[in-house]
Amino acid sequence: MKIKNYITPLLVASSLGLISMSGYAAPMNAESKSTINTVSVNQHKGKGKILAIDKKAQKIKLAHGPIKSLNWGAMKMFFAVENKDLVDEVKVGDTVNFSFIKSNDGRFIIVDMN
Ligand SMILES: [Cu+2]
Repeated sequence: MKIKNYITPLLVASSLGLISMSGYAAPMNAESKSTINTVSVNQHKGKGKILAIDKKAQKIKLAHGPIKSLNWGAMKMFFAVENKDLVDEVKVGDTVNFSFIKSNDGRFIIVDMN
């Protein structure tokens, strides 16, 4: 089985050659690679009225309308707020449009609000 030792390095060398050749031949590769690497986070949008603000915990309670992207009806619930400044910009009774994400550990976090 000594022949195998010669074949393997040859295959590796030729496949490496193929990879670098296709890299040069297709300049658009860089573009498609960056598309693949882009991390897409699902952002949801809603509208709601602020019922309570917990500045310390950086949370707000909203009475929000239906959120289609999550199949949610209207409800009252707490959201975490990503940025402390966002919490400071609102007060109880305000009606806000907000964008939020679902974190990996299942929390709903507002990333934008106005
Ligand atoms: Cu809800």
